[in-house]
Amino acid sequence: MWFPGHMAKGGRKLAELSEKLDLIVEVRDARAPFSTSSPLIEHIAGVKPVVLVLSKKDLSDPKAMGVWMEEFSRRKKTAWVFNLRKDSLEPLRKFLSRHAPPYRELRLAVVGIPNVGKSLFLNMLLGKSRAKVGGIPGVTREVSWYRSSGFLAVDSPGILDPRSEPGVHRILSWLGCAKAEVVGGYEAAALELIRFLRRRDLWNGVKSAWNIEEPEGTWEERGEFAEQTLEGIGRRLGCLVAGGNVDMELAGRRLIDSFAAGKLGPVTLEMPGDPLWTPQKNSGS
Ligand SMILES: Nc1nc2c(ncn2[C@@H]2O[C@H](COP(=O)(O)OP(=O)(O)O)[C@@H](O)[C@H]2O)c(=O)[nH]1
Ligand SMILES: [Mg+2]
Repeated sequence: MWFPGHMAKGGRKLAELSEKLDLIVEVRDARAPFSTSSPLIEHIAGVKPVVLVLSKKDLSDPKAMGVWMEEFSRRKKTAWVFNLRKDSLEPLRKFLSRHAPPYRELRLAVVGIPNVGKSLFLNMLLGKSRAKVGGIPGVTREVSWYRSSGFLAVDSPGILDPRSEPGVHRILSWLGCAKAEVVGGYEAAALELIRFLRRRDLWNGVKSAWNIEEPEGTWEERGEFAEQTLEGIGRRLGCLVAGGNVDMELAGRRLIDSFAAGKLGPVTLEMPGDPLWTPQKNSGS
């Protein structure tokens, strides 16, 4: 099969492997279905059917999810919203099994960028009866295959690189899909998250979920709003250094970790057609 020379190792591995597969399942985080996509999938999509699975539905805004599903249907993209309920599994298995040839089980690979929920999805799809198996003839790559009734599946053969658009890595750091170091550390990531949420009118939900105290004054008056807010969070959580000052890096880490795990309430960070967010100098904007 043809694949472009610039394709990263993970993508090449998937391209080679895809010849043996019936179906590719690409998992993306429902909170940012654009930013958590991998551009490498586009190279595969013409060759094998790709089913898009949106994970972390419970952490995303239900209305926004509806808009995204309409958008995927408009683009004729096969998309499925995955939730953690056991009774949702049978319809999903039936839906995927339609891609199996009549003479054998369905062979599929679950792919996506780190931490979107690939392994959890695969474990739930295959259920408790899954067993690790050696592989299939002609595939010598060291990937782990799992079998359960009707499915032979491989969990992320190779790491898929995320998109390179500006703004994407910031969103990925907030969702726990990229290390905060790539955007300048946890303090920087957390400050930008606070500003972003405020600008998008998503702040009030997060604020009340965590009982966050805001500094006095109107938004426009608060030049250092994000800094003061994070400092307040750090103080409350006891993220202190010698002398009683707030350890802003630690406070940032606690905010980001909680946000990524959905502990600050359901939030969707991007909508179809959004111009990707670009950082602004003025924190009060
Ligand atoms: N709340 C919630 N958490 C999820 C969901 N899917 C995955 N996770 C969590 O997200 C983290 C990463 O999931 P994992 O399957 O290991 O991601 P992978 O790196 O893509 O294989 C884990 O802590 C999972 O428990 C979901 O639908 N809802
Ligand atoms: Mg995994």
